[in-house]
Amino acid sequence: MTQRKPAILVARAIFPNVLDRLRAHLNVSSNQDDVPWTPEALCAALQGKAGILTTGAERVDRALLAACPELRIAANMAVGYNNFDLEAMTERGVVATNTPDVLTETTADFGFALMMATARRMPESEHYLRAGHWKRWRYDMFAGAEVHGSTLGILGMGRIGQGIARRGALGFGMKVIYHNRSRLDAATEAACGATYVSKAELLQQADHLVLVLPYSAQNHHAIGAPELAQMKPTATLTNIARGGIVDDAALAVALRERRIAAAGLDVFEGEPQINPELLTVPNVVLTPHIASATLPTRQAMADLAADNLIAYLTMGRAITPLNSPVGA
Ligand code: 8YV
Repeated sequence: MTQRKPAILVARAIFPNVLDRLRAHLNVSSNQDDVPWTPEALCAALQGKAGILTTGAERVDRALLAACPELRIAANMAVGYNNFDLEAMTERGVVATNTPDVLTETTADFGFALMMATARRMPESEHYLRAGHWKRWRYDMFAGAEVHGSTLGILGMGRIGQGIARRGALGFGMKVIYHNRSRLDAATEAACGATYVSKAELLQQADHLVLVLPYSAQNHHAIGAPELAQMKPTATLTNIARGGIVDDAALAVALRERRIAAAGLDVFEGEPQINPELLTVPNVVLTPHIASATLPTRQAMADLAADNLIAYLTMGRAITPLNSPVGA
């Protein structure tokens, strides 16, 4: 007798080759048209499913868990998992997984690139050129901030933060300082050429501050008006972490009043909505949450999310679990 395949939902459009691989092991319902589902529609589509492949946009919270009692695993195609209520999932025996490691270097590349584009005013100058304003060279035209040899500050020193630190220290001769919940061991600090400082020292000393910390209620507005006021007026701020870590309204004011020189933002409070003030200040570089977006990396993320579903639902063991619920 053939066993029935466990049913899963893939909440967003995904690489067709990943769907094919999932279908070999599981009974797959997908959303290849990428229909934007309300939480109610997501809940309706998830009825009777044992697993779900989510992106950072779908919330797995108490209400969804209560309404979907057959759910056993949610596999996020993201390293961040603030869309999961991990405590509620653990209580309900639902395994949570994410996609660590496979996106580290790609995301660090982007963080460094966004910091450089911000410091050297690349998009701002490109818009000027495209608009036909460039008539002649001028000694101070789009003069930006120095990157090599300056001080790189990193808030949140996990794998991606360490990747950015290595790029700064080894590639650009930067002095690297960082602040993190816990200090790294001496060997890891040495490998990425980084020195631990207090948050206040980080804010005061960084020429380029890059945010790479996970979002949590405690980190909400970790960078707001009081923190921005401690930064150098010549400094740049880059956020590739999560919207909500920066108070975007306070940042827009600081940029307009030139209390800091510039910002590079890949993530936003309430994205894809953007604080309208940020759209009108010239000294900010805005990108639509693409730090992990190369095709090989997105494929690796999708593969790992799919492998977690297959491994857990067919063999009872997830590859990169975030929790270990009793009885799961
Ligand atoms: C994802 C991210 O692309 O991995 C993360 O935490 O922010 C991005 O790499 C995004 O969350 C969609 O899943």
